[in-house]
Amino acid sequence: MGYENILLERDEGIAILTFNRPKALNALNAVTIRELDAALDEVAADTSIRALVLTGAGEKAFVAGADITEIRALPSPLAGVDMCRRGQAVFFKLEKLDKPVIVAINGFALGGGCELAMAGDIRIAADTARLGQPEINLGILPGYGGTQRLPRLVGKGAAKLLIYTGDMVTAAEALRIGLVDKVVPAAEVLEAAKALAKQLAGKAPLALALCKRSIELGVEIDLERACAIEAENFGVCCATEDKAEGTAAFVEKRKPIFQGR
Ligand code: CO8
Repeated sequence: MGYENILLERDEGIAILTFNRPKALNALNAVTIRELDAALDEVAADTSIRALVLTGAGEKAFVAGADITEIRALPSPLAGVDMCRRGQAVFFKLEKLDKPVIVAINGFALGGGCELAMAGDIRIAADTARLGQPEINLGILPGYGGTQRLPRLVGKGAAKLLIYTGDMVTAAEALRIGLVDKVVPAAEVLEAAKALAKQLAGKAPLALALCKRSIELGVEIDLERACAIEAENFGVCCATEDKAEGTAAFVEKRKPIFQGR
């Protein structure tokens, strides 16, 4: 299907979703949020897509936040709540996608853009990227999960420093605090994300989905129940053809070919 503010391309078992509104530094307006929602359904339903890359159009920004003109025009507090909820629901859909999501942070990842990146699985940043939660400077707070995902990712102190000051950090500092997982030269960021996505596309898709579910569910609950979930998911894997293929390939000293069954 065609979109106005995003591009969705397929390439050798992976999909690349580009936020494409460069005149507003790819800021997330209502249309973009709706299109992201639809694109995630498209990616989820397409079994030929085994990993997803997110990136931003142009060299300047990944996503510079929610669209401030829309926030400015909010008519009431409840409309603000609704706007948050709509975005949060889509970000949960992204976080729960049963396929790995690699975020290529090619420039500014601010506010809703940083929150979007945090809902992905692995973040690779250009060395020129700048990240932050500048909402405080607009008299608001992060509303797309930032007050929750950021402290879970980097710890309370580092999260409070970013959220209270609204200051941006460099890619190197983001790596140091654990906000991103890798930093590469700007010219290589998309290729690095695609290469990782293609590597993951060759893994057993059901096992990968169950790794993701185990981690996402498990980190929110106590260790014993979390390990019980891990054991159940391990059992599910034992019923797959991919498990038979992976273990057989090891014994036969050949490369496994996983079918996602
Ligand atoms: N929304 C709308 N337009 C934007 C945004 C944005 N977030 N960011 C940039 N733009 C527009 C600018 O207005 C400008 O448009 P125009 O050319 O028509 O004037 C164009 O993009 C280029 O931007 P600049 O000229 O400002 O470029 P600079 O290189 O001078 O600065 C910055 C780049 C530093 C990134 C600057 O654009 C900036 O500070 N942007 C805003 C960053 C920000 O505050 N982001 C947080 C937004 S709030 C948010 O994300 C809340 C999330 C939760 C929402 C919950 C629902 C209510």
